[in-house]
Amino acid sequence: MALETVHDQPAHVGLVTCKLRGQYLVQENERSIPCSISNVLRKQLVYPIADPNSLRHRVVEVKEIDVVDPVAVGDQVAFTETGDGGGHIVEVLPRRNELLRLDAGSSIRKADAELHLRQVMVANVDQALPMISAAKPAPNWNLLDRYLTTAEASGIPAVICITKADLLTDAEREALEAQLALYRALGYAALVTSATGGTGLAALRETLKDRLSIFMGKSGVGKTSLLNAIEPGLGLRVKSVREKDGRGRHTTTHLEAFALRQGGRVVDTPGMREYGLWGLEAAGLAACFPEMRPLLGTCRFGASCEHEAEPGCAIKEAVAGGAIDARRYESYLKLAHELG
Ligand SMILES: Nc1nc2c(ncn2[C@@H]2O[C@H](COP(=O)(O)OP(=O)(O)OP(=O)(O)O)[C@@H](O)[C@H]2O)c(=O)[nH]1
Ligand SMILES: [Mg+2]
Ligand SMILES: [Zn+2]
Repeated sequence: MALETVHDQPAHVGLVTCKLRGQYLVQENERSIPCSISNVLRKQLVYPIADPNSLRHRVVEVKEIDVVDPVAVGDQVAFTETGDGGGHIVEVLPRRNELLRLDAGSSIRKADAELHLRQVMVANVDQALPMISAAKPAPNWNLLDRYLTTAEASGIPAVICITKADLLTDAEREALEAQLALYRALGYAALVTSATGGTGLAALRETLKDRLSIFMGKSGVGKTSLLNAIEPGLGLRVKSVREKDGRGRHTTTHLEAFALRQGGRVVDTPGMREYGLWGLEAAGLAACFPEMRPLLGTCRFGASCEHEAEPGCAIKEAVAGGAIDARRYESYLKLAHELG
């Protein structure tokens, strides 16, 4: 497909590293170019999203275009230069994966999900790092399961990151290790870190090197402290952006993939809870649990089994027999009810 050109200039290709109110920073080699979206791209990417039978298909208002953002942090894009130091994004190159989110400010219903499904927050993510604290408060394993499910649903590998390990008592450490053993057996890598004590920081650095990573975790879990610990000053940059914008709007108007000096980038995303499972259907939930995957289709009611009240459910049998962890199954039910 021919790329749109401005004054017959060939398009450049770069990485979207920052998004702020419909403006993007696109990095090409050592340059960072502020770009807007070309009108051609806007139309191409917005129209096919709406239901073809709806009025929206023909009448897409500008304010809606802002909601259905066609360009995400992490995108590889083609852009043309406008001659004043800026650029126009004319094409989004195919994505490997996408992390979706729900517009935190709107109270949309599920029926409207189609429009919002396409709200891509970050694209081409190499790995997600769901973070939960080791203690004070005690680890919230159900929340971890929610994050892991989100990553699974998006086809993004997850590396579990426990923070604040310095707060653990010996008994708590044992319980934590037992839980982590469960997750490691499921195939997830897990890091135990402390920003203040220095535990696990070398392993975290190694994990982040040369990859685009996304930090998932509630406010206060210690994301910024960890960034500061692995690269002094980086956490401060994250923080100053947040303060300028106001917390509630951080993810809606400003998103940035912060560059690490060692190579690699990190996207810090507060408030993961509200968008976590958006776009996932209850029927697809079990497939996001690695321990349930091999059993899918083997229940008496086959693919229609919801693995809750049905007789002859292979998953419930595996839980009863201890092959599937009961607490993980509890997480599954919690999420299923939410989606159902
Ligand atoms: N004991 C201990 N406290 C920590 C550690 N890391 C962070 N904290 C404390 O936890 C609180 C929150 O840390 P932040 O790094 O700001 O947490 P955050 O996840 O970035 O929070 P938001 O930016 O609000 O999403 C601060 O009071 C930190 O001092 C740690 O490794 N050990
Ligand atoms: Mg922070
Ligand atoms: Zn079943």
